[in-house]
Amino acid sequence: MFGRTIFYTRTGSAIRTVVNGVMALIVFLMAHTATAAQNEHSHSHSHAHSKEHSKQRLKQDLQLLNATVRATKPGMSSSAAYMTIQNGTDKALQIRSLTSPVAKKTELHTTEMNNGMMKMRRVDNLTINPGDEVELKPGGYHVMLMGLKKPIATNSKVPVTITFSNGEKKTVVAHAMDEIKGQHMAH
Ligand SMILES: [Cu+2]
Repeated sequence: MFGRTIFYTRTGSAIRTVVNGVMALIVFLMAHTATAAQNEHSHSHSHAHSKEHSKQRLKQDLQLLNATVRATKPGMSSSAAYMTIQNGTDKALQIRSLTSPVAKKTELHTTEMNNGMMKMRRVDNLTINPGDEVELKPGGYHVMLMGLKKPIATNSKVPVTITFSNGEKKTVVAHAMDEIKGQHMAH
């Protein structure tokens, strides 16, 4: 469809149209790559849409990204997982509940300074507005894995499932690491 726009233009605005066409093609390719990876059915749709629509298609999704979990050391009965939660839908979503097969209990926590002490607190129904993302990271929000059924070995994979207020359940596989970026903040 972009090629056709260029061929029809024989006026002084031809160059601009070509530039627009190239931009549209880049946006299209980005949208195409991103959506093809997660959403098979959007593949065919993106061909028919304008560049504005392609941009929107990129965001029409709820995604759990870049998940990591702290590998345990002997004697640790709990651990924390981190990730980015992107609400690409057009509705505000709340985190309702969390589960992981490695833990007896899984909760969303936040870390707060309280009288000079770092304290963790359970958070229920955290809201993520449409188009927003929440970063779970050391020193802030995290997935608390309590009552671990076995140690979490370095480089192992730990699934975490989050249920959202729209009923959607998303599972991400967190990569177990000894050191997590920003980890010093939690100490
Ligand atoms: Cu915690």
